[in-house]
Amino acid sequence: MKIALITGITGQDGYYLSRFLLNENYIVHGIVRRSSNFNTQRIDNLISEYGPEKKLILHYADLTDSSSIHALVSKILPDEIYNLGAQSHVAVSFLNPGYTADVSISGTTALLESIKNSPKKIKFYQASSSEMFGGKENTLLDETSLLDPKSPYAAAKVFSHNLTKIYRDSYGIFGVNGILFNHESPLRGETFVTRKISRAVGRIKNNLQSKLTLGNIHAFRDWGFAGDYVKGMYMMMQHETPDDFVLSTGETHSVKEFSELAFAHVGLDWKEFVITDKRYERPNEVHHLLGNSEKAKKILKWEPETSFEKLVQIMVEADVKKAEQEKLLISEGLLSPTWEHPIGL
Ligand code: NAP
Ligand code: G4F
Repeated sequence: MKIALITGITGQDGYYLSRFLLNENYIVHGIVRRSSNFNTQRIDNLISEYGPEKKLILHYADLTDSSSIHALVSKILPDEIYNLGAQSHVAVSFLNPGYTADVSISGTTALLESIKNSPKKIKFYQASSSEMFGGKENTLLDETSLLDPKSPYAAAKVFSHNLTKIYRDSYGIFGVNGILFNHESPLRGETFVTRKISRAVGRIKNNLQSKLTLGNIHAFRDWGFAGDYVKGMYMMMQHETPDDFVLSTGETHSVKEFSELAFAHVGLDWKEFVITDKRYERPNEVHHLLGNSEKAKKILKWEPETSFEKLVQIMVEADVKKAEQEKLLISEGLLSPTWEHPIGL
């Protein structure tokens, strides 16, 4: 059985990737950072199913603490490491630039150093991002496009991306960069725009919220489904040579279009509910992202399987169900009503 170590296992992609690898008969180890509340909600169902057989094993560690990373890698000696851990919110990275950089930069460095010093040949996946391109209108971005980061988050990702290449070229480490365009799901964090919209649609439909406040609704993103993208991560790691690959859908849509479609799915007109406020705008915006994943299609035979319309439908339907449950709990006095997130984003 192959052994994988996943950083960021408690995040959106962490769930989908763990589920995929466990289905492929891997033993999956995951890093969980200490939090004052339980932070494993996304993977709790996997823990119940695979935990007792020791196929899914969790460890406390933190990407900002290199000693914890070195100790874990040398103890587990995995075949593959997937580095998904990050402070992954672009707007937050302008508010917490030092921490954002620390998680990405120290974390990737500690992992690559552990691999370099390990007696075992360990493959490494780095979660690179389309944010690194900075965005360009009417341009299909691929592995050869210029990196022009526009946020502390993207700058930190560029460092990790380059370091992965440097360790590959200098030490012959099997290190791959997956340059992934935005990918979403019902498990997306609630402060990313797609989930903020689908959640609001569910809550507005259930009279738990009256308005949705957004920032720049004219931004365009190449949005795919997270479940499709983790398969691409795995395929990159199974390819005979390490390389960098873009994963994207090749379609771009605006935040406004996403909102229109999401509200229409439950028979509502988005214009009656969406308002905009400058407080949700960023000091520097990536206006337009559109990817070209021909290389992944040709070499890995990877292609996205979920359309934009289907993605919106999956997310809205999941959040309508969630809001119905929330409403029930509120009516029974078991949950306090909340409106939009108190600190926004
Ligand atoms: P996510 O849901 O925000 O998950 C991030 C994960 O990193 C969480 O498990 C989080 O733990 C963990 N983490 C944060 N700080 C940490 C620290 N100091 N030490 C250890 N773990 C830490 O992100 P995602 O959407 O799954 O994305 C996965 C990766 O792909 C990220 O690196 C992201 O930057 C990158 N990426 C994402 C997209 C996308 O569209 N989703 C596109 C391109 C690249 P908690 O659960 O405790 O917060
Ligand atoms: O959903 P977002 O916050 O995602 P963003 O900034 O594109 O970053 C995500 O994708 C990257 C890949 O390209 C990842 F690397 C990164 O980790 C993350 O997963 O914002 C999308 C767009 C932006 O242009 C933003 O300005 O939506 C716009 N937007 C408009 N109103 C909003 C809002 N974004 C958020 N979060 N909240 C709003 O109210």
